[in-house]
Amino acid sequence: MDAGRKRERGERSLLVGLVLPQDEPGYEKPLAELARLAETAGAVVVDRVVQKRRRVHPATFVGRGKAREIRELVEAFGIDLVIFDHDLSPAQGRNLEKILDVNVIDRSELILDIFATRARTRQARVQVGLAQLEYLRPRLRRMWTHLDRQQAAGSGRAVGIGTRGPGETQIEVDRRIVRRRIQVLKRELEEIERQRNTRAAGRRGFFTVSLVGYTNAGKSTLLRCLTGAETLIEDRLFATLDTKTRAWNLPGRKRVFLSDTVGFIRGLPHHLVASFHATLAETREADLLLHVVDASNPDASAQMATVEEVLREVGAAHIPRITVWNKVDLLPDRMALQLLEGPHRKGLPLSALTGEGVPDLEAAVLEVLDAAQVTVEVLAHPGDGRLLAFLAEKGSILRREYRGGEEVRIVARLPRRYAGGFRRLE
Ligand SMILES: Nc1nc2c(ncn2[C@@H]2O[C@H](COP(=O)(O)OP(=O)(O)OP(=O)(O)O)[C@@H](O)[C@H]2O)c(=O)[nH]1
Ligand SMILES: [Mg+2]
Repeated sequence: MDAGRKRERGERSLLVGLVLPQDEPGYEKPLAELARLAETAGAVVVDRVVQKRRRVHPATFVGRGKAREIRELVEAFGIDLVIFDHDLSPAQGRNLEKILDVNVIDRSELILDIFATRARTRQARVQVGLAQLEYLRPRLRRMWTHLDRQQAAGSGRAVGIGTRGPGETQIEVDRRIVRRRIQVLKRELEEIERQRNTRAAGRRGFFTVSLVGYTNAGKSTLLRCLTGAETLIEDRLFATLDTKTRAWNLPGRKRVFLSDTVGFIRGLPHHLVASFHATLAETREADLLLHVVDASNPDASAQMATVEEVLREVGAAHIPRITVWNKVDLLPDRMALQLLEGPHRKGLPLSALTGEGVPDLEAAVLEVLDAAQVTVEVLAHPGDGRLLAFLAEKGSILRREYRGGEEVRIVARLPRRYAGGFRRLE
């Protein structure tokens, strides 16, 4: 079957892209990213085809003539898999498989495949599994025509996912199985979110910062650089699929929490964004986002626009944000940064690899942290250990004045949300 099947390693693939009028300016190197995705999934890219069209062909996505041309390439080069850079409707996928007579997948399915192969934790697996089934649901018929053909060809690779009951067609059985499986996974995700909420409750009241950015921008490297966390760093797409949170000690003994999470990409499947709700919770609930940009990437500008779009989609667009121009060690000079910066977009040059720029980032975060806190005056009994501990833990104590044996006057900075019961000094 198509969705949900791990790609076999070394599949000989042909990439197909369509350049539509609205894509042209930003589409300098068509298919470069798709090739990287295909290689991440273990496929071998044999050839690429790009067609310029005014609009998508409703039945075959590319024009019919182009489809025939692709078929010739498939035969000539012994292609196993044709990958389209855009999303195909279920009908387009079906029609193309009929014409090309090999596996056809689209960008969403390729990304889902990569996530499925790389998911390590239970949470990531459940989330990817759910997204795959949602993707598969409207395509069940295509999957079966595909299996029928495989069986007819005697490949013996086909594996049915259900047994047919009396009076039921296979497609009805499949729909029922998929529906039930989706329910089971959704229930499991609810349980996972409950557990996460319990863990997150322990951090409530602390200032939390979340790293966001395009995949491979250097988020995990920055987490390691700032907190010393041991974490997976790789020069490949989607190295990180989970959220990791670590304490980050800022100068002046200020402690915040820093989270690293899954990276974004153009055309991230909507099902995937929806089912990664639990993984993206830290991002949604953060007090501050650090948008990590790979400033050395020629597509940095388009990548930033994608990240901003995904942030809107996951409901994190309103959170204050600091842009980090990462990988400046790779830039011959800082001129390139001027092109990335705009009137509403200032960024901090940084290298997560060399540590250059980290003090400026710390200062910028401290400034936001400070603005999110208020100064309060507290009159307490010197023996009230719980109150003193609360103030020290949630904020920072600036001054203590002992006024005779029975009273101590404390001036402290506290997050706004805890300051309600105390007298404000500003
Ligand atoms: N030269 C240079 N390379 C960097 C820098 N930061 C990260 N890298 C490299 O960029 C690649 C990706 O880094 P990661 O930290 O895994 O990127 P990520 O944003 O976490 O990527 P995903 O988890 O895949 O979304 C690795 O090869 C890093 O060594 C930097 O400041 N300079
Ligand atoms: Mg990472």
